[in-house]
Order: sequence, then C-alpha cells, then structure tokens
Amino acid sequence: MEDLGTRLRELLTAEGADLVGYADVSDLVPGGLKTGVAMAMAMPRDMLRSIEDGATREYAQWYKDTNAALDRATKAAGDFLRSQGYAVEEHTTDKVVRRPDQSTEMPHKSIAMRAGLGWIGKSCLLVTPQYGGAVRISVLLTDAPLPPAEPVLEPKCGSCTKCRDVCPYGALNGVQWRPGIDRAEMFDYKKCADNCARRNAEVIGEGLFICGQCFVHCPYTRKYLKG
Ligand code: B12
Ligand code: SF4
Ligand code: SF4
Repeated sequence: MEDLGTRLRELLTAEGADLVGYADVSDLVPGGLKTGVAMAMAMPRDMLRSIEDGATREYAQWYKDTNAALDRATKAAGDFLRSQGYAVEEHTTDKVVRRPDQSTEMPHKSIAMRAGLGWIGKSCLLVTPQYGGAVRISVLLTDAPLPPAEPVLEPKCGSCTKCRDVCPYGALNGVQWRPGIDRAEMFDYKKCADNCARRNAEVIGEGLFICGQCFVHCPYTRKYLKG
C-alpha cells in the first residue's frame, strides 16, 4: 500500500495541482498542527501571453476560477486526511482573514517556500523552477506525519531586477529576500494595491488587486513560457 504522502500527492494532482509539497511548520504555527501542505496551480501559457501589458477580464475570470479550484482541492485534501484520523485546518479563501495592512497571519508563500516549491523572489512572490512566478497557491495545516521538504531559503534571483523594473507603479525595491526580512523593505503594498484597484476599476470594470507584471516578465516565467 502506498504511503500517506504519496496518496495525498496523487489526490491533489487529480484535483488539478501542478506542484505539491509538505513542510515542517512547527516553529511558525502554535499548537499541534505541525505540518503544512502546499499546492500550486500554474497559469496556462496563453493566459500569460495575454497579460503581458496588464490585467484583462479573462485574467480576472481565471483568477476567480483558479481560487475556486484551489479551494476545492484544499477541501478534498482536508476530507481525505480527516478520514485517516488526522486534524486539519484548511486555509481556503473564505477562511483567510486579510488585515487592513494587506497581510494575513500565515501567508501561503511562507508555507510553499518551506514545502520546497520555490523561493521568494525580489518580486516578493514565490518563484518556482518549473513555472516561475506564474502560480496560484493554497495551503492547509495538519498533524499528519507527511515527509517535509527542505525549505528554499536561498533565492535564485542573482543580479536580476526585472520585476522591479517592469512594475508600473514602482512598488518593488529590487531587494533580495532573506529570513526575517520585513515586507516593507522589499515592497510597498499600498502602491501595488491602490494603483491596481484604480486601474482595474477603470479598465476591466472591477477594482480587483490583479496585475502580475512582476511575474509575467520574470526570466523563470519566460523559461516556462518558451518550454
Ligand atoms: C494580501 C495579499 C496581497 C496584497 C499584499 C501582497 C504582499 N506581498 O504581501 C496585495 C493586494 C498588494 C497583493 C498583490 C498581489 N498578489 Co497577493 N496576496 C495576498 C494574500 C491574501 C496574503 C499575503 C500576505 O499575507 N502578505 C503579508 C506578508 C508579510 O507576507 P508575504 O509577503 O506573503 O511573505 C513574507 C514572508 O514569507 C516573510 N518572511 C520573512 N521572514 C521569514 C522567515 C521564514 C522562515 C518564513 C517561512 C517566512 C518569512 O517574507 C515574505 C516577505 O516579507 C496572499 C494569499 C495568502 N493567503 O497568502 C496573496 C498572494 C500572495 N497574492 C498573489 C498574487 C499573484 C498577487 C499579485 C501578482 C496580483 C495578481 N493576482 O495579479 C500581486 C503581487 C504583489 C507582490 N509583488 O507581492 C499570489 C502569489 C503567488 C506567488 N507566485 O507567490 C498569492 C499567494 C495568492 C494565491 N492564492 O496564490 N496581494
Ligand atoms: S502586481 Fe503589478 S503593481 Fe503590484 S508589484 Fe507586481 S507589477 Fe507592481
Ligand atoms: S524577475 Fe528577476 S529578480 Fe524578480 S523574482 Fe524573477 S528572477 Fe527574481
């Protein structure tokens, strides 16, 4: 019989996840849920090409559909782990609480990086070797004994500053991530959120926080696009 980690990975892949990883989060999360499960769904290449100059209505729809697909996958994984007798806390979009300063208690990126899916780039986003930054992520916490990956604590951005250079609102500072860094050193969330909401209300009719220039033009995303 296959082990729990393999069965869960197969289940999440069948639910549409392109990347799955397990993390030891015992130092990040108080209480007994010491394992993080992170999954990522990649943006299709056609969609990526279509937002090279900015967000579109189609991207807004993909963003909503993919959030729904990630929520379904996260719930399916949670149901499976519960059926095996484990405790689970799913961080689905309806449960994640955004604070007024556009932060959450347990950012998905922190768990995904711990789960070995990729590093945090100068874009302040998770950058994966397979898809660059063109992924959406979801996570759950559990007490199930899943084999943890090595966290990716060394960003592979090198001297690149493309994300900073292409950001239309100057929201990124081109600073390399390190453990313990304050988000404000890398990124001005107000410049990003306020300008995206204003632009999208005008151009696509909804004040959504979507844009993505910082991941579309990342060399690791370009590699995926060509591949
Ligand atoms: C609030 C929010 C926003 C805010 C603030 C963004 C931000 N970077 O904080 C606004 C509205 C501005 C925004 C914009 C965007 N967002 Co947004 N956003 C979120 C949300 C809901 C929470 C993020 C959060 O809590 N930030 C708080 C800060 C403190 O944490 P952080 O930057 O995530 O990570 C920090 C920690 O890892 C920390 N850290 C420091 N020391 C240590 C030590 C250790 C050991 C660890 C583990 C971590 C750690 O370093 C990081 C930087 O400071 C997440 C979904 C989620 N639930 O996590 C999506 C999310 C981050 N957004 C996402 C995306 C795609 C975007 C946009 C591209 C818009 C779009 N969809 O087109 C832009 C990109 C902006 C950017 N360059 O960061 C994706 C990112 C996917 C990826 N590849 O990483 C996410 C994960 C949503 C998803 N479900 O996939 N977003
Ligand atoms: S999402 Fe757009 S505005 Fe926000 S940091 Fe990335 S490029 Fe800049
Ligand atoms: S564009 Fe360059 S600096 Fe920015 S995240 Fe990608 S590799 Fe890193």
